[in-house]
Amino acid sequence: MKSKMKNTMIIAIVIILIIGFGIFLIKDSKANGNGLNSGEKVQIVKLSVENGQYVMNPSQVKRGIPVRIEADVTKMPGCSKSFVIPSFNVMKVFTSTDNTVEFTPDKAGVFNVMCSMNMYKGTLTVE
Ligand SMILES: [Cu+2]
Repeated sequence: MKSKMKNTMIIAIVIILIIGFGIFLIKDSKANGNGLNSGEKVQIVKLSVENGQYVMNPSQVKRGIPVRIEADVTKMPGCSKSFVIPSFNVMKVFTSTDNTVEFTPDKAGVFNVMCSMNMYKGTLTVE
């Protein structure tokens, strides 16, 4: 009889843990959402090309906060629309109807950005 009570208690504790973990996961998935509804901060960086180089405005962002790159494809000739940030696994071909890409920089430093053929270049600083 005693062991039955013990089992019941263990099951109760496991259920509480599962519920607690579930709430944690729900919270976490909201935190990782696109932030459009939650009012979470997103750093917007305008991207264009000038004199054959990528221009990021601003060219410096904060670590750990999502970045949304908004490309002005009217100022991006040819293959410069094929945009890569190797350090953050960003690869995106911008079009006039799909001109944004989001990522969260998880390390600080000065990072190269380039087109997929490494012709157009630029840098993004993460502080
Ligand atoms: Cu290129």
